[in-house]
Amino acid sequence: SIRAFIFDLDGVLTDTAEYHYQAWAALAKQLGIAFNRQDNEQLKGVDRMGSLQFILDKGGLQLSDNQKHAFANQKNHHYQQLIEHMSEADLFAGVHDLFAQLKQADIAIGLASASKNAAMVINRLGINQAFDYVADAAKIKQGKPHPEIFLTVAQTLGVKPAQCVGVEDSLAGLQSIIDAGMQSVGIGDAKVLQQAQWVYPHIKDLSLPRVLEQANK
Ligand code: B16
Ligand code: MG
Repeated sequence: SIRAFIFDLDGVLTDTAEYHYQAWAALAKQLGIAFNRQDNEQLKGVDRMGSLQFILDKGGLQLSDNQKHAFANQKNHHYQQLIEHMSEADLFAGVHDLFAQLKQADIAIGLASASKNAAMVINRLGINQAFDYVADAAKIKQGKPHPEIFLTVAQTLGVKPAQCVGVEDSLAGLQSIIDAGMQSVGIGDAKVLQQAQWVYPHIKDLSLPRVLEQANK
């Protein structure tokens, strides 16, 4: 039976993607590289240095490691200024209710966010106490689509991957869940997230009874 639900943060529980976009767009402009919302879609679930590399490649710009770290830091400071204004109002509808149902069913709740700012974001959203374990993105060696982050959360919770449901909005993240050997819920467009066992347009549409009923035993 299912013993844990492991959630992605950005795009699943809240919309920080817009703030990541604004901060990356400002940097791209400074570097003279064209970067729009469509480009930003490809950065979902991708870690900070990977995202910067995507933008540099797009502009055909080659920088030293020192320069890359300086620009990544600059983007991060800008991003942190933007998320400072987040509050409980930014939590997606349906999350409190879903967490309450999971607790009622004695199912553990984990967080597998690639963001090094995840602790600050869940604090702002007022849900930091809801998690049984929150992955530390700084300690994860291989980012999504590698399964390391989801496997680390399951292991820390003491639950086998097959007894976990992973919830993701990004393709990279969905791949990590599948390669971790977990059951998968996609949040977003069913045409894009075809590989997920269940897809819901929004977290508030997720039916826990249905997932638990249909999960592979
Ligand atoms: P940071 P998630 C990811 O969060 C974002 O989707 C991605 O756009 C971002 O680049 C990444 O975190 C790293 O974030 O720069 O704050 O460490 O979707 O895995 O919750
Ligand atoms: Mg995400």
